[in-house]
Amino acid sequence: MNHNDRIPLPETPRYADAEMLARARTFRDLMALRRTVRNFSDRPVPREVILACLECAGTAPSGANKQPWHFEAVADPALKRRIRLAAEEEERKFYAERAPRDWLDDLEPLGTNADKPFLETAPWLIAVFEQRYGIDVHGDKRKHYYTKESVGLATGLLIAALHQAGLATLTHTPSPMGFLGEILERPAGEKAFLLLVVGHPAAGALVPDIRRKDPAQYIRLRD
Ligand code: IYR
Repeated sequence: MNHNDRIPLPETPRYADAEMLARARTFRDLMALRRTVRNFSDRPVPREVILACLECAGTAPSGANKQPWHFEAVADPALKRRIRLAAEEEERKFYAERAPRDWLDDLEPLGTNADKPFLETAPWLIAVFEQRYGIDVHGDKRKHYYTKESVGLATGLLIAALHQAGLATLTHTPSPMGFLGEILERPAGEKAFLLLVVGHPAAGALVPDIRRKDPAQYIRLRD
């Protein structure tokens, strides 16, 4: 591709200011209803829904357009079991030895512990991988840029897409996550970024009584 090649910007919808405002607020209000869920139903979720949300994630901007992400969407019960057992092994060490007191204190309101039954109950686990470098057709390494930022952006779009589709998610970061690359047979250049648990909430699911910051605390408009 010649770097001077340019094509017209694809047509995207344009709105009058009033409709723009209404749309912005509607989407904000929808996203404000998102809560991280830890009690999942085993109700299945069609693979096509997961696929469409992952394709949405893949529209994220990325450093030098390298798109340095890979997603493994797992519904296979045997694989989910292996992931649960490996995650719980790391988490037991985290809660018993690795986590400093102040970290455990900060987690206390969330009520988390080393037991992760949702890794088997939820219909889908999406393991997100960061490609720290690429491999070209000759098998040679190719540089990637801002990989964490790029994969973080893609994951944000994924969480928004899943929520918009009516699904619940849990952003899970067992630490360390090396077991994910091993179980899912990912190449050396890929590093597990996080594990997203996806499904419907269990009937009567409870969430911690925690609040978001007042937007005035984190936004300043300087117009
Ligand atoms: N990875 C552990 C601990 C944990 C850490 C943070 I930071 C959280 O926001 C929640 C949990 C776990 O998943 O239990």
